[in-house]
Amino acid sequence: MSIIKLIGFESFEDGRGSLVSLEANNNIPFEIKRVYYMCGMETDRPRGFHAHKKLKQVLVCLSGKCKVILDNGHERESVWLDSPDTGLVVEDMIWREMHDFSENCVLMVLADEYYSESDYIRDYKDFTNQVVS
Ligand code: T46
Repeated sequence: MSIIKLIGFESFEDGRGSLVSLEANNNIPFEIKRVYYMCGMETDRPRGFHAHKKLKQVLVCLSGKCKVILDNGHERESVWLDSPDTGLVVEDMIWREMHDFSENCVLMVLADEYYSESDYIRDYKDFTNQVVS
């Protein structure tokens, strides 16, 4: 089974532009407790490089594009996020890296928990040691 799980969002398009609605426990598969977004990234300065012990997230690239690498400790896969109509589900205990940001990239993240630094695993070796084989 692929590590990359994408959700296609319905986009309501008319002459005025497009509108996408995100709803907890509907097209977002959890209760949303936190939303954050990042912008102003530089192409050659990747972000992420950590896993979460217990955190589910959906990443949506609202503008521009970036490449996301997901790693479950056994396999590594990558996907380009380049559409506000697509969400990438990132489950617990998945190492993530975001690379190759376009100049105008705005990456929004919906999360099922509040921010907690103690939930982060920032060392790849620690991560692979903690992965249940
Ligand atoms: C993730 C990927 C996709 C907060 O104070 N509150 C928050 O909710 C978050 C997410 C971060 N911060 C602070 C902590 C750091 O001082 O913002 C700073 C940058 O965070 P970080 O270096 O962890 O950012 P990324 O882009 O490497 O990772 C982020 C999320 O932290 C992470 O959970 O899955 O985006």
